[in-house]
Amino acid sequence: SIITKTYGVTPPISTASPTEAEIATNEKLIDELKRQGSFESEEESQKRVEVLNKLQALAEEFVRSVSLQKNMAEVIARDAGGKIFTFGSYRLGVYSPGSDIDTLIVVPKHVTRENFFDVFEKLLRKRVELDEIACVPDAFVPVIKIKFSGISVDLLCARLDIPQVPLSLTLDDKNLLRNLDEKDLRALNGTRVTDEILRLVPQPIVFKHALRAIKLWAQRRAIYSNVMGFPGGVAWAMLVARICQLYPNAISATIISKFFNILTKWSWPQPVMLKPIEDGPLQVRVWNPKLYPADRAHRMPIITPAYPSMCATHNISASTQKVIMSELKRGAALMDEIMIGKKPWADLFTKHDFFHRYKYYLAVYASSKGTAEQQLKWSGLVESKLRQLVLKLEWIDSIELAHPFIKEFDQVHYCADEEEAKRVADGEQIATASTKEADLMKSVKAEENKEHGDKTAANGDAEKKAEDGTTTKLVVYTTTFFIGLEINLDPHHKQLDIQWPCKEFYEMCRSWPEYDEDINCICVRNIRNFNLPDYVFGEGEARPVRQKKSKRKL
Ligand code: 3AT
Ligand code: MN
Ligand code: MN
Repeated sequence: SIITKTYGVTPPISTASPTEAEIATNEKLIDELKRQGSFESEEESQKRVEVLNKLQALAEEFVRSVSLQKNMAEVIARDAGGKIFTFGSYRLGVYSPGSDIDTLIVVPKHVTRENFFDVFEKLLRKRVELDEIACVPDAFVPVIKIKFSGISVDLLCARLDIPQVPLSLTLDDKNLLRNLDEKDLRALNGTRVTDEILRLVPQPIVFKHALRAIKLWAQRRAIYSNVMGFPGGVAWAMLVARICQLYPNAISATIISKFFNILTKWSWPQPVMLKPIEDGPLQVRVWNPKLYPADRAHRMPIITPAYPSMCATHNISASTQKVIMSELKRGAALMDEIMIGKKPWADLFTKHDFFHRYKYYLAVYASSKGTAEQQLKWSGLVESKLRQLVLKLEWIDSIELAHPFIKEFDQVHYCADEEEAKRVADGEQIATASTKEADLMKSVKAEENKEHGDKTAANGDAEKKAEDGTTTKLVVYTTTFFIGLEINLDPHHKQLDIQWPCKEFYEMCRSWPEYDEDINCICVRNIRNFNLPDYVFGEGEARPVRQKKSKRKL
């Protein structure tokens, strides 16, 4: 039956049902998504369901045991409940083989976050299914990260101001947010937003397949990363959801085609929203450009539907907006041909050309002469400040575009002496040093095991035997970020001067409370395209070469 209802803030653009041709193109899309490895096997998905069932049982055991500790009677302790919710790609139904499950444990008011990081953690550690565990109680959103039966799970905890959390509880009532602290509010937000998005789309299956395609496209084109100033998973989901609202009977292929068509023409900064912004019972800020100048500065606002509504894309800068818009235009042109069968879907998902696109790049080196765990924190801090460097670069007249790449590159260097270690930290490529791809998380795991008395060999100490086992060498971890520059030098001042943005950026990074100048190092260097390191290129990928020397002065 035809859907005619209005979803969202305007009536549908078209309520047309799919044509034969659209249905055929849609089948080709699903085939291509399968070929690209987007879908997980039925058994693997079944395993996720089992893991979630076990976590639900563990959550109930957790609440019951804390209740008993607090001298509640057995029946009351059992009725206190506890419930698992999911959010992220699993909840949206767009998860792939490697995806984690983002999970929220909701508990009644007598169970605290401290209990979560103590009692619940101990319950987890007792399970034979537990492969790995890392607790991060001090994070902006406190989390326990585990690997359980081979599946990565992020576990958040939120405590509501109610005595019981029954299995029938839903989180849509905004009055549930009363009397909660900031961390509980943040933990609840992910689930409340994804639940609301799913409620606001006319056909969830159509939405899910279209979103799979858009996520794959955005990842391949390197425009998927909230920290780096591009839309993240939730923002892309809301964009696709909005298109679904405008074409309530359309099939995924058509939604994708309309997605590019409409978003290339969108009059930014007009916001994209899935429903009118609501008011609510809390003393918190809700996105409002009329009231707040900071909200007025958002270039491509995409507003979350659950109270308190926020802008999911406040990180977008002038440069990343240009990059996103040019990718949307590319997508629109391709979709015109894909929809009439002139080009295959595979063309939409071609890898980005970031390392071929510019003549000049900046390489930002964050390094630690310490442990892998120290480097993980330091590189995370530097990553979170990188956007500020981009914003400052955009201020320089001769820089037309400062385009951050979404992924960093990790390496471990085993250096012969202090001198070499210093050069490595300063971003010099040392040909003689043995470098290899670093798996920072793995090293951190080893560190944790050491703390817990396991016999796993400790990894990541500053002084460590080199791979060949003969000499003791200095270990330096480096994480490198790249920014592509489009430069338009004014003929009178041929020098590009980026000292000021770099200086400010260094200061910002070094003002980190845990900064230690004997361990952490930050530095920015200019790199010509033909000097880019090999590791940024894929296997068999051609690399930029130096142009033949001409008589012209550069
Ligand atoms: P995957 O399929 O897991 O790769 P995803 O969309 O589920 O895709 P994540 O698991 O990284 O991505 O994130 C799920 C949600 O968790 C998205 C966002 O609402 C929240 N989130 C992720 N990282 C952070 C962070 N550093 N701080 C706050 N919230 C975060
Ligand atoms: Mn996830
Ligand atoms: Mn996650």
